[in-house]
Amino acid sequence: MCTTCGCGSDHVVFDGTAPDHGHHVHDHHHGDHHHRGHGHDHDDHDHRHDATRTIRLERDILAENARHAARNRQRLAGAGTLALNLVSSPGSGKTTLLVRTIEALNGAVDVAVIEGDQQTSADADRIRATGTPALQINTGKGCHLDAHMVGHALDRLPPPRGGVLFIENVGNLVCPAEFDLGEAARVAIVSITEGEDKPLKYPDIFAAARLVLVNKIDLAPHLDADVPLLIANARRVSPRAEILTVSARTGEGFPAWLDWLEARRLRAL
Ligand SMILES: Nc1nc2c(ncn2[C@@H]2O[C@H](COP(=O)(O)OP(=O)(O)O)[C@@H](O)[C@H]2O)c(=O)[nH]1
Ligand SMILES: [Mg+2]
Repeated sequence: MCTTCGCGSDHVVFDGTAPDHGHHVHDHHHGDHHHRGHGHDHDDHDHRHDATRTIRLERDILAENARHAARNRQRLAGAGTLALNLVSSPGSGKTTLLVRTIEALNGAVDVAVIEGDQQTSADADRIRATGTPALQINTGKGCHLDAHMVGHALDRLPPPRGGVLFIENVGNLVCPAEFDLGEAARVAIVSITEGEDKPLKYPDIFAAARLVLVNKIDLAPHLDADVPLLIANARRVSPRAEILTVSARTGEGFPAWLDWLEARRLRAL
């Protein structure tokens, strides 16, 4: 269960196209067989009891996630792999950015990709079309990846030694904010078509980001988007993050993004 929205990410499916695994694998997600109280026929005491139980359950879920995240982080550090957790709303351009980044790296760095979506293997297929290993996690009703799912994915898709593991989270500006996956850094992507106010409305997802990529900058001449205001709003909620403008369509701004990536990769060795 997601502690943010209470959704049931209770049935996770890996697409089974990673090396050595030819079949769909069903994995029963831990700790998800609880449900929030429905609130009917309850007096105040019952409500208080439910609230206490919900808070305890959320704490337990996050504590268990933190344990899995620590294990992932140790494993990734052992391989000298830079792992990045890419978060954004649906359609901001995460997969397009990854495909272009992989093409720009042109084999100079080993890359693997874990893709998170509720359904379909479309994004992993787009990554694999570049010749890069990718594993799709389908979260079903779940609205975010968690560290337990990523741990299982790492069993099937070994982290590239000295390379970069991109984890494309489920498109959602709320729920992924709470779940550490064991990554070295979170990268938040926001495109200029989404409205300048989004960092202010969804501050948590931006606050923990080390890098904010403002994407679709190529569309600026065609929109009345106020890009400096979008950047200022991102800066307000995430004062320590680097903020770069890019276009995953044209490659504008990519040299600075690739420099950031290389500096982080070297730090992870
Ligand atoms: N014009 C423009 N379109 C983009 C850019 N990045 C992504 N798109 C388009 O935005 C849509 C969603 O992109 P996608 O990569 O699937 O987003 P995701 O859901 O975050 O993975 C697609 O139609 C992309 O072609 C960009 O920089 N500029
Ligand atoms: Mg995508």
